[in-house]
Amino acid sequence: MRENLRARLGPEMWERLKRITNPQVHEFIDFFVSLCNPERVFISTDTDADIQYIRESAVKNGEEIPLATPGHTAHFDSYFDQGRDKKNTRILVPPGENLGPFIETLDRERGLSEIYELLRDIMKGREMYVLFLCLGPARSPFTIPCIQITDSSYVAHNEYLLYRPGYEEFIRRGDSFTFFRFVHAQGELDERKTCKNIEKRRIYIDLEGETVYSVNTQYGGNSIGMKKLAMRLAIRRGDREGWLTEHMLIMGVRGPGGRVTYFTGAFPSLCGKTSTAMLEGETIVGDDIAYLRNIDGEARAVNVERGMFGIIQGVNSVDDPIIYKALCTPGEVIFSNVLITEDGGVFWEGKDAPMPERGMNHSGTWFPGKKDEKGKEIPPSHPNARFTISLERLENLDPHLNDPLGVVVSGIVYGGRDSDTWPPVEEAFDWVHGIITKGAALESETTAATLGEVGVRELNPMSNLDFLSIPIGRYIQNNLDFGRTLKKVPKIFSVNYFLKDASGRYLNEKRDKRVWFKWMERRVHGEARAARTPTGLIPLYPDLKRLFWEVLQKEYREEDYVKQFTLRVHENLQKIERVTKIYREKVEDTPAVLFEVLEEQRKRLLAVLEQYGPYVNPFVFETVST
Ligand code: OXD
Ligand code: MN
Repeated sequence: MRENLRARLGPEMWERLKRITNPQVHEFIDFFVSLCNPERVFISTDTDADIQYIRESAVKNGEEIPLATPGHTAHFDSYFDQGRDKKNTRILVPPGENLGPFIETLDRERGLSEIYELLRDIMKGREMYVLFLCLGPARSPFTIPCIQITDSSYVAHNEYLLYRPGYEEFIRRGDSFTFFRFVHAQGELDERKTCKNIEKRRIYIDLEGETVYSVNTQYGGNSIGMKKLAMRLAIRRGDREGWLTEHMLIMGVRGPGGRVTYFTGAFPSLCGKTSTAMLEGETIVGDDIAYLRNIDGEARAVNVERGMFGIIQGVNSVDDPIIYKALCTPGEVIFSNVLITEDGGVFWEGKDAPMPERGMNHSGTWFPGKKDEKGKEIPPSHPNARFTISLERLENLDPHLNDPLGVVVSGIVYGGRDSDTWPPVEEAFDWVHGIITKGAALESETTAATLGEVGVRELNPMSNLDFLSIPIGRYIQNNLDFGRTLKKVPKIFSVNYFLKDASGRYLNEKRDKRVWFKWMERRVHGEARAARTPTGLIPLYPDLKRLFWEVLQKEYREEDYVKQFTLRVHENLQKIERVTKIYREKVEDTPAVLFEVLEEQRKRLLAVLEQYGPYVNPFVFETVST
């Protein structure tokens, strides 16, 4: 085997690979070199020269188009490849394994033979890039070494912007260690260098081999192995080893006297996760994926990434000044599915710039009013258009990004796209109440981050449903257990940025979330009071009035407080009914405590309904100090 691989790599690349002594690495690469049959193999050693080679290849291959601003490039995915493909993303399972109705699965043997067939000779005439990377900071208990094989220099380029290099780590770890494996192939490309065989798009996750296959797709959420694909492998590993992989931002919130308190936050895609991580005046550790471990009784979290694959729609200089600056100044940025203007700039919806008259986008040449085959108007940029940047570009980057032990988590926040039920901010009574009523009961309206209809309200436990690789009940149980083993248990909160009044108007401004985080920070330190409602603990009006003034210099009116924090009893009862029904009817392994906690909440709501009616003024609730 080695002889064959050696011959395929040639002396220079073989020398590079040889320094890694783990025979499993050699076997893995050998297998896929033989199967995919590339013309050349590039073993990357993470040096500046190697990364530069990948950047240049992306432009030379036509996968990225250089723009006028130095360091900026733009990439297009096929018109039909603009989001995560949930239907064709399958967990491969052995006969008899059942992951429940929300997780798409496929028989392992069948899936592997299908994917091997699709991969056979798929890289003929192409270059294969082999990258060694790390999820998490180097030399940390959180670190997971990974190999990404891809024939897309765009994917390879993204991996280097988003993840930490790992070639030296692979050498350092010696002969025997496990690693995650990702194999991606674009398949046939059209003249615009986008995937042609979308109907054969497949993303198969083999838990047993800790390997993910992704074929006939380029969209980052389907193709960049370390991102959403690795989450499934990590959830499985964490399940075995007792730690959590969460779809969560990590941020530092500043409190009085210069203290910084760390929060994680779970929000479904396109529900304000990145803008929360980027809150003015606070610091960002990560905006998408956190691993959480119990280290000496403390909940510690790391960002397993070091870059951002962010949604660009709506990014503007007023709401997102720091990202906006990074996107509009020289430096490395990969734009995907935005509009390239005739002067080599970019435009996206919501940018503070006039709409161009023409340009090039994911549909080809674009002009205002252009329609697709179905008569649907094509916007200048796709709602799920993205940018990739290194977190190092951000002025608000937290100094602990690369800390091997991560940060201590004091608060966990859950939020979804909810127009009518939850108040803007609320604290759970305790860990179990929070995990159940805030995390496991999280609902959100679907968005453009996945293919399919948008605006449909769906249950999305911990905003992690799309990435689960273990049965939901077990995942919820793991979350419950995690809190039980901690000496210092984080507080759990919910936020709702999308609450509307009866006429459909948002009840809050975008910037109000800065106040909710300051209130939560004070709660963590026992420095703010709260009112006890049937669903949790809400802020008191005088505290918010003061914080609104301190943080935003905004006059916060009592009538606004009343509208925002009115308890919507029927809506909450309906939510409990919807959520309970799903867990009762569809999820076989729901922990019994979930039903108990929701039932207690239902009873509290019914008692309040009887006393005060369906809309309850927040001033009626009793004040508690801690
Ligand atoms: C993402 C997503 O790309 O959740 O972060 O879709
Ligand atoms: Mn995400």
